[in-house]
Amino acid sequence: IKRNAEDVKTTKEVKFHWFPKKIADLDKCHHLVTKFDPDLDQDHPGYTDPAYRQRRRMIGDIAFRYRQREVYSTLRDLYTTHACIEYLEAFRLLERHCGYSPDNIPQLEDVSNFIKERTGFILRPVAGLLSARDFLASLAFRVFQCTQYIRHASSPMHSPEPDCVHELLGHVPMLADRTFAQFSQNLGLASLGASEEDIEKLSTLYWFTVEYGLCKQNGEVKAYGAGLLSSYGELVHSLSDEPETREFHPEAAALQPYQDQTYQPVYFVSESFSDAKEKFRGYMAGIKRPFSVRFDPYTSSIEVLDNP
Ligand code: HBI
Ligand code: FE
Repeated sequence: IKRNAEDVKTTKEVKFHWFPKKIADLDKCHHLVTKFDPDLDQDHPGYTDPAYRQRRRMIGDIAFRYRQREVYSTLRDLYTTHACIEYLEAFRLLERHCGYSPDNIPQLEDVSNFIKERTGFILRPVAGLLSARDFLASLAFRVFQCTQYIRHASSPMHSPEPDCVHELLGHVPMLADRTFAQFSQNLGLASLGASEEDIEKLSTLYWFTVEYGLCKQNGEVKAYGAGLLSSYGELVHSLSDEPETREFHPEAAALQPYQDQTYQPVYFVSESFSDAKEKFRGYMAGIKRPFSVRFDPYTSSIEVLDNP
């Protein structure tokens, strides 16, 4: 049994004081002695110098907010056993060539250049959560809108909205896979000019695939959804025997109620990305629009064709 030093008691009931055991534990060694604090100590040479004190406080605040990239290291340990092979391959390359590491957040442009070479997807900065219609429309152009801010430091393992951890660790590696990239673009193309009702269905499909999808690999179930790969708790939950898993059928997934407050009670498992892509093609054929669309890669624009 693993125990924290806080819990360790000998038979003589001697308690040991907590001490750090890995380098990231030093984040908890942050208790200051305030004896010589220029804000509190009247004998400090800077006590009467407000400009000095303000500057000093600013530098101190930066030091106080410094954290080891706890989220990165914790998630990384889980990927080997929980992430699909396509994810793992891209993640390795991102570490080798793109500055992915526990103490670096790479520049969006560098990451964008990397996936552009592999699948043509590019990343573009966005200020926050977009409407489903606008978000899906960008996928039609192989553009993925990425937030760049990071979650609040008081809650490192959870964020209610997308942040750069979710984008870089959740979405980016999968966007480097050709079949997955095509599937994502197809979702986007299907959304263009769609009714509100169909946008809702496509959002739900997106939710159960791109965000929370599972897939089969060598007789095992692995995660490929970005919401899973960027959340330690839900990644473990999704591959445990707690939730219900169902075979992926777009017709069912598009109508499955979902909630974004706790872990999903139901996940859909695809046979492979090719299979998911094919099934989605079949599903799309059943959705009627008075026109059809085609993406022209030479001009990066959408051609609208009237249905005969
Ligand atoms: N907006 N910025 C941003 N990032 C997302 O991942 C995102 C979004 N808006 C909607 C959305 N995802 C999905 O939940 C679907 O509604 C398409
Ligand atoms: Fe997302």
